[in-house]
Amino acid sequence: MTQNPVENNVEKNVEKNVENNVEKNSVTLLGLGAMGTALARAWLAAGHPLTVWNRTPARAAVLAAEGARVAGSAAEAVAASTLVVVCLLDDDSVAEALADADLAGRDLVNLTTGTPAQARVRAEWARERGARYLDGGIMAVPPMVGVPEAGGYVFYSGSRELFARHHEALGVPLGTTYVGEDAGFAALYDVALLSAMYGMFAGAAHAFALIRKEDIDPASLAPLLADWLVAMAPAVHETAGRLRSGDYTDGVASNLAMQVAGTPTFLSTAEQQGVSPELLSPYFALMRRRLAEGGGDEDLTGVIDLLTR
Ligand code: FVH
Repeated sequence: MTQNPVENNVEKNVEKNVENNVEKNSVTLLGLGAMGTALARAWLAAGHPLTVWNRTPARAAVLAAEGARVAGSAAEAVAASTLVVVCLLDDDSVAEALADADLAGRDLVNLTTGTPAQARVRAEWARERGARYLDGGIMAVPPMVGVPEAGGYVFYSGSRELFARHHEALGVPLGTTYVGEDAGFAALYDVALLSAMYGMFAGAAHAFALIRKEDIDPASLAPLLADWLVAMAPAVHETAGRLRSGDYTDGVASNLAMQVAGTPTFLSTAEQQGVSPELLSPYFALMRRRLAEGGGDEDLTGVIDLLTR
């Protein structure tokens, strides 16, 4: 394995790579899992001097061959650049990896998935150690990194100044969307979008289960399903409008009373096809509750009120 430990030298922090007369700031990256490795390759490809560290050193070897400097410890890596990006498994691994690092004067960008509360605590933890802090929620999978047309991006929240200062470097691997000074907001937006994604996957799982026993090729259902989900997706804008106005009946095309009346058809079809209703039933139960409370003229927005009580 090629190792190139960096010196604990402040001079290194301002090292820049001059390529096509454009100076590129150096970046330190802790964590070379699937996502970290993809991020590293994007920065290297863009000409950013990159120092990497990974708990298991073998994972860094291939990046050393591609031009990254490999630090012998997390503390050494942190000392190498002002911009320190962390992409580890979870919040505990961030605490463990950075335990012995001197964060004073560092701009810490944490792309590790966590809860809003963890992000807020981590921001305060960084501040107490003299670092500025930006939290990130990655809306992409590794193959989307460094591929702008794939549409991947990162939610950022926390220090606006840090975000502005490093906007160029942060925008190299994925798009950037800043969502506010509250360090917890990036995680909140991240988890909100991913939660909706799981709801979509749950619906798709039920749909595939319904056709499973029939002579229907799942590949023939897939494009119909994808098109239908895309056609329905803009309904979230109507939901947002109704939440803002507080009027859940305004412009409703398919009211709750009609939709609840249709639920036995879905449940009977599931039974006839030998499919468990366990993914659909909780949502139908909420719809019935809202109807019982007098929401028959609304759309489905009232379900949100039931969830947030
Ligand atoms: N991969 C994905 O599809 C998703 C996309 C959305 C964002 N997530 C989050 O990104 C974080 C990193 O994910 P990853 O895909 O890189 O994860 P792994 O490949 O499992 O790599 C994990 C790295 O974390 C290191 N690590 C784990 N525990 C510790 C520890 N206690 N101290 C120091 N480092 C630790 C691990 O090191 P090693 O096992 O190689 O020694 C890897 O570098 C994550 O939050 C996702 O939720 C990815």
